[in-house]
Amino acid sequence: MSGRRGAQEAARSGRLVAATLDPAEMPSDGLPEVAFLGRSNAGKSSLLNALLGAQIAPVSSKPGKTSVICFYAMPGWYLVDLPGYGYAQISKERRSAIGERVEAFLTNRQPLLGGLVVQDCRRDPEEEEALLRRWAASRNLFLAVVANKADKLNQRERVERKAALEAAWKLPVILVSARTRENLEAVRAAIRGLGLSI
Ligand SMILES: Nc1nc2c(ncn2[C@@H]2O[C@H](COP(=O)(O)OP(=O)(O)OP(=O)(O)O)[C@@H](O)[C@H]2O)c(=O)[nH]1
Ligand SMILES: [Mg+2]
Repeated sequence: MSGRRGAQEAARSGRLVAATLDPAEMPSDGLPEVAFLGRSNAGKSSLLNALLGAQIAPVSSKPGKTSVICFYAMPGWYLVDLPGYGYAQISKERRSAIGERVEAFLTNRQPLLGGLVVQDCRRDPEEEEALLRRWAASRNLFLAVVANKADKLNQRERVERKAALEAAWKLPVILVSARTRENLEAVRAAIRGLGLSI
């Protein structure tokens, strides 16, 4: 284990090690995983790039950019970028095929420690977010809420939206901007709280 961990640590942070919907192609070394979850276009891939300080994950203004489960190597763990939900413009068949695989991943994936729900700070949590909460609770997984695109709000709105989102989630909400990189240290701290390095 320590040898494998050492090799992981030596690997460049953010290296894409798998991009797939097929469980057989996912990493099998058992290293812990933290997933980025959330509605399409919330900025999951942008946040991942901002945290890594590099343009590694593809980003698009068109929702539905990430269509496979992407595993990025971190020191001794994997950061997992998931396809977003709530995207209506791809075919219904394709959408449900992706959705089923993501759901199976969330239900069955053993190395998963938990997730960061990324949402647009201007939206309120909806049914999908409630489902994510129930999923995390049922598997006893960690869940943190990251409200992205804070750059779209003025100072007063920031205070209001953070309070409103915390009231809705009944969880602490980390207000960030992947664009301006504000408050990313709080996201890193949440990840470090799981005993992972970033
Ligand atoms: N203003 C602003 N725009 C952002 C921010 N983060 C992401 N965006 C924009 O939001 C759009 C979607 O970003 P992505 O990172 O591709 O979103 P995603 O959640 O990965 O989307 P899917 O892959 O479809 O699930 C892009 O146009 C980004 O430039 C932010 O902090 N502020
Ligand atoms: Mg994405």
